Amino acid sequence: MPILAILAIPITACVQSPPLVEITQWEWSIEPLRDEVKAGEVTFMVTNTGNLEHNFVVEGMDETIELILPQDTQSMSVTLRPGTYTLICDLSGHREAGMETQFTVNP
Ligand SMILES: [Cu+2]
Repeated sequence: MPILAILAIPITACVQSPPLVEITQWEWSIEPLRDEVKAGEVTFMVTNTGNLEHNFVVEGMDETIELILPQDTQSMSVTLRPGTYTLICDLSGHREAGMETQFTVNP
């Protein structure tokens, strides 16, 4: 006798979460896992693997992550228009030491 299975078909909500850009920073570098993304809302997830405190700034945007302790991860979401952005740590001297990178937002 066949076993009657009730097939529960999951109804997945079609909620699209914003693309995630994982970034690692340390002394003295800032390295995104991907360096381009489609325009719109973007979530930056920044992990500090270094030994000093850092922060995270998308140049030209108001939102920032003000403090990322060593071995900590912080994230923020911003809405980006197409263009080329510079991601930096703007603590004194850090950008000059190498903590900056280019990031492209495509239409
Ligand atoms: Cu820094």
